[in-house]
Amino acid sequence: MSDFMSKLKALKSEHDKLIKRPNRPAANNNGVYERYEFPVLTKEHAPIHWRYDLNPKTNPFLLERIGVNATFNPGAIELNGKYYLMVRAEGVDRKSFFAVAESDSPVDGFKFWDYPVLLPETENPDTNVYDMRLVKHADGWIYGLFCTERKDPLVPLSDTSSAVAQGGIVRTKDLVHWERLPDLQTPSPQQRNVVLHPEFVNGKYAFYTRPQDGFIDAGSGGGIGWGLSESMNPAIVDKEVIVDERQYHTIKEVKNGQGPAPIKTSEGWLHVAHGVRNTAAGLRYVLYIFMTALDEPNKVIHAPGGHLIAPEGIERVGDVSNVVFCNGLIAKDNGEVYIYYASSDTRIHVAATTVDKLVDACLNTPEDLLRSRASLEQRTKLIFSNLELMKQPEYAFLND
Ligand code: M1P
Repeated sequence: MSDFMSKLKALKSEHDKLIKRPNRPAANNNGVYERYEFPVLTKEHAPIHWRYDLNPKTNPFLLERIGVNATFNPGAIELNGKYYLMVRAEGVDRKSFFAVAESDSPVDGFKFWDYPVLLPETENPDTNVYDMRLVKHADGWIYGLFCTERKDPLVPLSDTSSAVAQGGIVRTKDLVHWERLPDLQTPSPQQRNVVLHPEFVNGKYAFYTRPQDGFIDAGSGGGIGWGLSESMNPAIVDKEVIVDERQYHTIKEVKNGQGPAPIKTSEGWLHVAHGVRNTAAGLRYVLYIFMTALDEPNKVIHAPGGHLIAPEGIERVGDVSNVVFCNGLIAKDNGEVYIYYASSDTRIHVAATTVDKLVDACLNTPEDLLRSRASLEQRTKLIFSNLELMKQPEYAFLND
């Protein structure tokens, strides 16, 4: 066998090993969810034929030609018993693109399809596309809502960074054939983290938005917004109201954004979102939950304080460190929930839980009372009632 072919064989065997590696729950869990030990997707999971030229005549040294820098922020959907992630893959040229990875299991075995998704463009081509939320809507379509970014035409020539972010929309029935619709129109100059509510509200399409003044700063954009549109083609939100506002000295002090579409539960719509605060080390992104009313999905009825998932261990380090971000989860009919979250804009993890546990956490975690003293009073109440319980014989082992 030629040197070229032996190298290729070795590459393939390492790649197969990675894709087939079984995952398992990590040792430390808090009861609300189980983190899994290994990332479900990394840049190394990208197929060899996306990255290498496999022709020995044009690539005699078998060098990687078009590298993949990261795989993160996936949308997620279960279809016909299979699990699909709509991954944000990023080339080494910084351009993101979408690619479907499929598995028979929710926690491991994800394998990319042969081709990434060649997303149709509008007449104003996207410079970059990312963070697709997949939503099975009551109208029968699967919608993909994503961020489309184009250079800001209004800034001086010397500014080569400023962009305009907007809500891009595609739809499909099979994840293979995609129809591009016009971008969402809203009163806000910039939009990111736009999500479609899965049901009609007052006969209209309903959107979670994230109005913002600048590309990075939310500015006067107050938090997770909400608006209705008569149609998806084109989708036009005339009036945006704030559903979940950012707030001083909380995990969402600087900005926040809706994660995937909310889960419908008997108690209300259960939302997973991200909150961002500033630190001396830069922005810190965590995930949190809240619940809105079944008949008014824009009205918050439970808002537990603090985060659900914060970056830990290896999750804390990557291209944009100290970030966990989620725009995809799968809530199965049997009540299991798989939260796919990316860490530090680099790799994808899964945490497993159930609707019952998330609802319990949403209803019974105390809210953020916004002051140290009030927060400590909540904890003191818990400590007191536990110490009372611990006087009973069946708790004696706790006092050893
Ligand atoms: O880099 C962290 C995240 O930053 C953005 O999120 P937000 O709009 O809330 O600031 C997004 O670009 C996201 O993709 C990224 O993970």
